[in-house]
Amino acid sequence: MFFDKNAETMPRNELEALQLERFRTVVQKSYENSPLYQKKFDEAGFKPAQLKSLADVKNIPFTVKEDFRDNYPFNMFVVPMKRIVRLHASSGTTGKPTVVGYTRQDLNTWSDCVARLIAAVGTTDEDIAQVAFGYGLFTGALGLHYALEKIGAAIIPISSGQTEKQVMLMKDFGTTVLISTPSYALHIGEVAKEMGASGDLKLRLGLFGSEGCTAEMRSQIEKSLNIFATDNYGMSEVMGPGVSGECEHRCGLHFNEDHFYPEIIDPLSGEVLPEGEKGELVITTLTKEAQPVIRYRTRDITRLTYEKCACGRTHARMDKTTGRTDDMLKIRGVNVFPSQIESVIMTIEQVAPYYEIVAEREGNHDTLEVRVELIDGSVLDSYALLEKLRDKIRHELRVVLGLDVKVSLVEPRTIERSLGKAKRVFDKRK
Ligand code: DLL
Repeated sequence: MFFDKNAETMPRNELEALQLERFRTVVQKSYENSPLYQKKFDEAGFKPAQLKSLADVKNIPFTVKEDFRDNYPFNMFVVPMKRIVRLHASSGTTGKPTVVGYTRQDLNTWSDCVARLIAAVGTTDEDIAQVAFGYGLFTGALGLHYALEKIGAAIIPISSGQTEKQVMLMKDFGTTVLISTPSYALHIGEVAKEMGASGDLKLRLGLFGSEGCTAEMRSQIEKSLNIFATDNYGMSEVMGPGVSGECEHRCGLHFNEDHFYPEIIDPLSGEVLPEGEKGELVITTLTKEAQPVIRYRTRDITRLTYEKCACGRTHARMDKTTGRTDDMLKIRGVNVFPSQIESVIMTIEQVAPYYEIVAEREGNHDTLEVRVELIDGSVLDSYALLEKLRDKIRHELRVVLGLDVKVSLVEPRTIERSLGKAKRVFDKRK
């Protein structure tokens, strides 16, 4: 299903011409109206007039998270405050949050962008949609909310938390679409089962995003809630949700490429990589009025393909991210991504899909512990069974990571459940 078929299936030569025109406008306006971009461009010796083709984009300097921090709260805005109609902020764990402002037109573009993604997986005006993202400064809930409204779905703006009530309303209201993080969806499935309500739910579709989720974890969520789970991606700095999302074929996340220009770079050299190579995603907002962001280094690792999808969309597709450059743990010289550990744990039958990863330093030696929750706590009473299971997980992790890790099996229900983005990695060396 399409929300804006002409835009979503535009021939690539037309799309690229549009991108260039929009890119030139954004660069010119930012140079004229933002001291930050003026300084950046001048220091790099780049003049807006030098952007003659998309091949010249690589000469424009990057924007990074620190630029948002350094310009807190409003110095990244390029329009007067009276044109700003909404403020959001990211949930950074330390220091000041990153602030995002929207004009009225930005809000309209935003809900269009999200509406495209949720229509692409079959959300319609017949749906009853339960928004279990936290409402507030976080962009997830309101981002999805206004798009669902545009499509005409009936929205239940319950926010995150009160999980038993979530299940009760799902059952009583006949919710068909669940909107949440994948980790919260997993917990909702667990609570529904405990309440004996799993069989009474009418859910058919999950619109999940805001955090990574392996294919293995996704199958567990689908099984527990009896849904088709889809993934959409975005970040506050460039808008919120609405940057890219899967269609019903689930073969990569379609970029809204007429609004966001994606590139993949080598995170170390900053060089642009050819199509298909994995690296750090860089995004330029092509239409954002309040706060254009030029060549933003997202730190998310993925790759792009420009091949037309079976659904007819022509816009670039990105792979599900394998992690963030700043998520990667370096343990005794080996690079470890939490998603590698998740994919191993999800294939072990005797353990639940709840885990924690703890990195520590003992003397000069880095250690990695993976704490996994048992499905059946009685295993803890049998030393032989416990050792066998621990050995199996240790062995499979060694095969995937090339590293020896400590595996701890813990009682059912002892690992904290997540209501939003799950925190599973604890790097105590920092
Ligand atoms: O998480 C925006 C969003 C809300 C996207 C709801 C989708 C649905 P932030 O809080 O600024 O914004 O976090 C952005 O979250 O750089 C990624 O590392 C991660 N992320 C977002 N979506 C996905 C996804 C929102 N689908 C950061 N898969 C990004 C993996 C994701 N990681």
